[in-house]
Amino acid sequence: MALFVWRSGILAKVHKVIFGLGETGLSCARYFDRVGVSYSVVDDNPAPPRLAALHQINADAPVSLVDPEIIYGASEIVVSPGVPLSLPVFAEARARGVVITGDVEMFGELANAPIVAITGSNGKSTVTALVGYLASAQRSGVFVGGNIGTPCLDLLNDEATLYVLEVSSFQLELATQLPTRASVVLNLAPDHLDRYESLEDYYSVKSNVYRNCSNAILNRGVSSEFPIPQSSTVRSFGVDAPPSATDFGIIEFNGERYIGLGDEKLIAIEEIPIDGMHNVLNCMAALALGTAIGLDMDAMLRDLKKFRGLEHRCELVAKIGGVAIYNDSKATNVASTEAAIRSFGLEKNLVLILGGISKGADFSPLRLLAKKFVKQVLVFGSAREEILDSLDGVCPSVSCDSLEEVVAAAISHASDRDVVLFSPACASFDMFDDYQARGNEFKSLIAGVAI
Ligand code: UMA
Ligand code: ADP
Repeated sequence: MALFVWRSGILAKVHKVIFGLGETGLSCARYFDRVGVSYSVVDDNPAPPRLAALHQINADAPVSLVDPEIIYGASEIVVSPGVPLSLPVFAEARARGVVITGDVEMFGELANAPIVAITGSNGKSTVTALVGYLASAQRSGVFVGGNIGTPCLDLLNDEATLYVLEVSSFQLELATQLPTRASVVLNLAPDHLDRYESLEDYYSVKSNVYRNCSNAILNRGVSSEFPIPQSSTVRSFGVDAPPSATDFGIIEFNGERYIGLGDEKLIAIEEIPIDGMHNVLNCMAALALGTAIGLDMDAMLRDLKKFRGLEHRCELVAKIGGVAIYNDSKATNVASTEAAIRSFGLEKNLVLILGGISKGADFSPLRLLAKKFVKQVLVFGSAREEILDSLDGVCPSVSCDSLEEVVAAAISHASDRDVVLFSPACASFDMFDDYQARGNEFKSLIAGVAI
């Protein structure tokens, strides 16, 4: 049965165009197939890697290169997050009355259970996984996905009681009305400057996560103004003392530091199983989100102690002699590497590995930290000269042609009680499919040395 919509005063057939045949595009195809909506797929790549997977869902699904005829003939285009909305074809399509949307906005209209949405420049996946972990221990029907991996349309389930979504700025460009039970912008730091005209543009897109929320969780260290609905409650978290009974922060008592809620000591920082002050903030954000959705605090604190963190995020890979080796391949921007250096740096004990594609980043914030904590820096990948220029010789450096060379050099420069930190501050796409492939390669090279 064909469906129809009014378009420019004319009754037109509903026909969706899926723009981008990656994981998101596939999830859209699965959804449209399930509900019986006609669609075609366009992709700039003449042989998109997910083509075979699409044809398993629907052998007759039309797939083509991006063709304006197809785009302008659609009733709606669902744009994958990696596709920049600045492409002229979208402005023209809008002018012709074609609706442009994304999978997260669609999900917001379809979801049958409360949504928790987590964004920020860093810590999204950690907090998403942690909230999922804490909630799943107390409830059944908790579904976790979004930018962290499973596209959100694939999560839709009649048994759901809660959806925990990681949302990226790319997704939030089109998800401006996502109805959430609780939302957080964990932090804001420069990233994706190859996609946005300015930092302000990037930060303002992130703030969309609050537009339609019932409970806003705010980081007191972030100074931006956010569009929080008047009806929403607000709870904050930060590294200072909690300013009120509903805020989270750090409390000192008898020389020990705790995460506190108001005056109440919740958990000693020493008991938190994931390292670094950035992870203390991540835990506070997760506890604040959990509180906002009615999770039991004692149970959350009990379970938090068991959370092991995610692969490729400040992950201890090996101890070789007295040298600890960490894989932080997910550090794809400068701020995430700064957080990792602060977590592991004592004095000049870091052998730091940086490199990859810069995404238009400014590496100079690393200079002071490198001066203080880094014994030896090793650079690789397309941004290596840029990084060395920014560090301006504050610590000894070696430029390497391959990750293999990097690992050999790292091992030879590290001595007892040093830390080898693979925290690249760059995206991986110059040499790897993604940060996982990069982290796995690093780990297997380390395993080779450790034998
Ligand atoms: N494509 C075009 N034209 C373009 C750009 C892409 O046709 O201009 C096509 C590509 O040829 C490819 C397809 O689009 O066939 C890929 O679409 P996509 O880049 O949107 O990737 P997906 O596979 O759909 O994955 C996306 C997210 N990717 C991006 O935002 C770049 C995944 O986040 C996310 O896990 C997935 O949806 C499920 O929600 C990845 C990511 O790197 C991990 N995110 C960025 C980050 O975390 O920093 C935002
Ligand atoms: P995202 O999903 O936002 O990329 P992840 O949880 O995957 O965040 O962590 C990516 C990297 O960012 C980690 O390896 C760590 O170096 C750093 N990081 C994690 N949480 C924070 C935080 N709250 N502030 C700054 N850096 C962080």
